[in-house]
Amino acid sequence: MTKIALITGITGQDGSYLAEFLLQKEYEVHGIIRRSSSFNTGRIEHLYIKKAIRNMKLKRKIELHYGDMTDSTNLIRLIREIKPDEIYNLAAQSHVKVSFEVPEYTADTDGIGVLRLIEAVRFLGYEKKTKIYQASTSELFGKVQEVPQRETTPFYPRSPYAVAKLYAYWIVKNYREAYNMFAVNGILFNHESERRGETFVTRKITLAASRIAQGKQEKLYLGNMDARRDWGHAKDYVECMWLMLQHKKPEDFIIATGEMHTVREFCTLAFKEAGIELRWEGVGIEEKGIDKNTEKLLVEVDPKYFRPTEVDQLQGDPSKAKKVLGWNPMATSFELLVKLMVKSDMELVMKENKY
Ligand code: NDP
Ligand code: GDR
Repeated sequence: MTKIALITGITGQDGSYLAEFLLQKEYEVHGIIRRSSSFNTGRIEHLYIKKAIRNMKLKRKIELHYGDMTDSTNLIRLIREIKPDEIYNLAAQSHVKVSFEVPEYTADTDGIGVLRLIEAVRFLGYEKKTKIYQASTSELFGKVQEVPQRETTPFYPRSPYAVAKLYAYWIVKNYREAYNMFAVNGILFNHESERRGETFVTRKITLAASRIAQGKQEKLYLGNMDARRDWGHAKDYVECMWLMLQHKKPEDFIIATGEMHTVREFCTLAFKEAGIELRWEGVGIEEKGIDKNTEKLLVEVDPKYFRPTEVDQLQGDPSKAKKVLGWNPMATSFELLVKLMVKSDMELVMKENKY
């Protein structure tokens, strides 16, 4: 029997990889998209092109529906029509810094939105039919109490985003216990890719390094260079979302590589991949990244990118996912991740040069 999946946030980084993954597994895939005044389906566009569909040997297409996490009647109607076996809730205002600017909207979408979704499933009487995956986050750990962070590490959120996601985490756990639903939290650490949004630090760096290397940008301005993150590749992580819903019992899992690097390290490596050797001078807001060959100043700190409360270091322990789900946390190494992102951005910027 063909399985039916509903993906919220299908136009985002993870949504696009997950849609591909599920189509390859011959799922019928439905996605919720938001009405936008400009084009917002670029990441899933290839799933409509006949040649790409043939190359990927896809038998099915995705079906898109307008909707929003802030609209409960829309969610109820869509779930009633689609009758999904699996819901992957990836929709969110996902930018931590932006959540300080739009805290109420972030709480509504990322927190109460999850309640709307899970309650819609319960209200329709699909508790036994529909499994739910919730996109939880390492940001829940915030002000770190233990390194590395495990499923048992206490939470200490440090942004309106993380606080909203904390509510979502607990409402999922509560519905699982109260109504015996198959609803799980994937506590995913940072995962990046060639499709990562351009305002997240990794993509901002790989795009800037590519533009600087091709003479299209003068300088890169960054915030906290000392922040440390556990960065994996999004393509590897969406597989784990699926594995969690195939597991015999509903459980929460940490998904991470287990390695941690600073923003500075990411930057050094990305510029190196783009053909530029950086040397660092100064500390804090005085820190500068200088081209070793030309002595040109290429990277500077701008305090406007600092956050009112920062998460200094995140490093996950993926042993449970490895042992129980058989997932490979190091399928893409840190070095390969940076290489893939820079390669893709170098090509993208090359095309920009034409216009
Ligand atoms: P993106 O920001 O790339 O994508 C977010 C998606 O949510 C987009 O499709 C966006 O639509 C959609 N969306 C935003 N607000 C709403 C709303 N009100 N109603 C419906 N849809 C909405 O995020 P990622 O793909 O990187 O992340 C996926 C999920 O995983 C998010 O929930 C994120 O918080 C979480 N997460 C991500 C991690 C990461 O490192 N990437 C780590 C841990 C958790 P549109 O395209 O129209 O803007
Ligand atoms: P994060 O990702 O906040 O971890 O949230 P982001 O890439 O935005 O920041 C990572 C770290 O880099 C520092 N930083 C900068 N960040 C941005 N965006 N821009 C800069 O110029 C810059 N300079 C330094 C930040 O201060 C931070 O410490 C991501 C999102 O995908 C969330 O949705 C997800 O839940 C978490 O990862 C896990």
